Amino acid sequence: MFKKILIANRGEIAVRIIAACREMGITTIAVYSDVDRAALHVRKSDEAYSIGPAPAAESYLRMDKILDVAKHAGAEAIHPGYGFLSENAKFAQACADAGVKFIGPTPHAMEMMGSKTRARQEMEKAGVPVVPGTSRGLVSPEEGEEVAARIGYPVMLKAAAGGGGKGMRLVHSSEELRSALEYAQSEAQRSFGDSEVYIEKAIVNPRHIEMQVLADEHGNTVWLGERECSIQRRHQKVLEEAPSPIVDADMRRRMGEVAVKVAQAANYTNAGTVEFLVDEQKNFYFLEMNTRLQVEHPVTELTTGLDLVHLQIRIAAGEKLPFTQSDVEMRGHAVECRIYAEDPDNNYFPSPGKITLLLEPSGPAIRRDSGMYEGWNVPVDYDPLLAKLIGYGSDREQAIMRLQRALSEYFVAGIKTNISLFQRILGDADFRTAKLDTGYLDRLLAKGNQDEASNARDPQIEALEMIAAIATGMFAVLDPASPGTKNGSVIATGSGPASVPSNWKQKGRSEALR
Ligand code: MV4
Repeated sequence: MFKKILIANRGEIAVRIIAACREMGITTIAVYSDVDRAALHVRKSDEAYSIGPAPAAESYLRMDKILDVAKHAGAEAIHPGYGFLSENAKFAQACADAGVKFIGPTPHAMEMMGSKTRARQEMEKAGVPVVPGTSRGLVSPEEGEEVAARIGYPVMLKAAAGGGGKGMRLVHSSEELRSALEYAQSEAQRSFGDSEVYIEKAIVNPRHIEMQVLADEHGNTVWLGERECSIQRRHQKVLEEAPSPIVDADMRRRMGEVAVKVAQAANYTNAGTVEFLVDEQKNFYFLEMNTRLQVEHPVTELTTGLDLVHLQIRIAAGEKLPFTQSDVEMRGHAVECRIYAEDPDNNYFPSPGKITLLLEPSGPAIRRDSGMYEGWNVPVDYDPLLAKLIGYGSDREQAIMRLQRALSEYFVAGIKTNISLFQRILGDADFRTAKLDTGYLDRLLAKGNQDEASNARDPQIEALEMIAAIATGMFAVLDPASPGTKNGSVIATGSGPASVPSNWKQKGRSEALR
C-alpha cells in the first residue's frame, strides 16, 4: 500500500480524500493556490505546498508544478478528485512517465471516453444501446438532413469533444438544421478547438440516470447501483439520489450489466460512471462515461456500505476487488443536496465572501462532506460548491424527512447559499411523487417566480419585521426573563410575560448566554 498520496484538488473533495487516507494510515500532501492558503484541505493534510496564483490555469491545472511537488515530497500516488486534471489523459500519462501512480483509469480509457464519437463507435461495436444517430462527425448539412429524416425530428447536434451540454443544439425541423449545424460547429471549435459535430435523435423529457462501476487491474468489474441525477440547472446537478425511484430490480440489473460491458469495452480500471438517458418508456441509452470519482458518490456509498475512495486507492495499489458482484447489496435510500455559495434572490449568482457564522447539522443518518469553516473566506475563483448534505433512510420518505430536519438546522451567515432551494424541492409534490426529468428544476423555479410575483410584499414592512425580530432576540439574550423568552430560550413572538416554571434552569441558561 502507498505510504504517501498527493491530492491534486481543493474543497470538500480534497477533504474527503484526506479522510480516507487518514483511515488507511496514508500520509497526505495537499497543494494550494494563493487564495487557498487557509483552506480546510490545507489545514487537514499532513503536508501542504503552494502551487501558484488563484486562477486554476496557474495552479490546480499546472501538471508540471503538481508533479514537482509529488517528486519533492515523495508522493507515490496522486488522487485527482473531480474537475481540474481528473479527466485529463495527458496528466495521467505524465504521472505514469514520472513514476507516480495516477488514482484513476489509464490514459487510453480516458482518451476513448473523451471523444464522444469514438466512445459511440466502440459502444456500438460492443453491443451497448446508444441513441439512434451517427457515430462520426457530419461532413455536410446534406448528410445531417439525410440522417435526421431517417431517425426523425427533433434531433440533437452535439460536439464530439463536448459533454456537459456545450456545443449542443436541439433542432426541430429540416429548415433549422443548416444554421444550427454551422452554429454548433463554430461553438465546438471555439470551446474545444475541434469542430466535429454529430447527430442524435433527441430524447424528449429524458431522465439522467447513471451507474457506478468499479474495476480492478485483474479483470474484475462490478456495478454498484444507479443514481438519479435529473434535478439540475444549466447542466449543473443540484440534488441526486440513490436508488432512482423509477428503476426496479430488473432494470437495475440490465443497466448494471450494460455499464460493466461499457467498462470492459474500454479496458476500464478504477472507479467510473456510465451515464444513461432514459426516455418516457424507460428505455435507456448510453450517453457518456465519466472517468473519475463523482461529486455525488456519497449516495452510492450510503446505499452499498462501501467506501469508494478506499477502493480507488486499493485498486490503484494493485489489489484485487475484495468482493464480487453477488456480494454487493443495496439497502435503503440516500438523497444528496449540493450546497453552493450562490444567491437564490439573484438568479443563483455566485456569492463569495467571509463565513461569519456557521451552524452545521449532524445526527442520525446525516452525512456532511464540507470544505468550509467559520471564518473562512470563500474565494470567487473556483466552483462555488461548499458542501454536500446527504440524508439516508430505510426508504425515500425517511431519507427526505431527515434531510429536511438537517437543512432546517443549517445556518451559514456572511454569504448567500442555496439551502432554501432544497426545502422547496423536498416539499414539492412532483418531487415527492418522483415526477422527475431534466426539465424539473426549471419548471419548479418558474413556478416559484410566479408565486413571488403574486405575493409581492412591501420591502419596508419586511425590513421593520426583521428589525423587530432582531430586537426580540437581543432582549432575550440580555434578559432571559424578557417577553421575548420562554424558559430562557428565544421564542418567536414577544407577547405577554414569560412564565417562570423553573428558576435554576433559567439561571443556568442566563449564565451560558454571557
Ligand atoms: C441529449 C438530450 C436529449 N436527447 N441527447 C446534455 C448534457 C450532455 N452530456 C447530454 N445532454 C443531453 N443529451 C439526446 N439525444 C438531452 C440532454 C440534456 C441533459 C442530459 C442530462 C442531464 C441534463 C440535461 C439537460 C438538458 C439536456
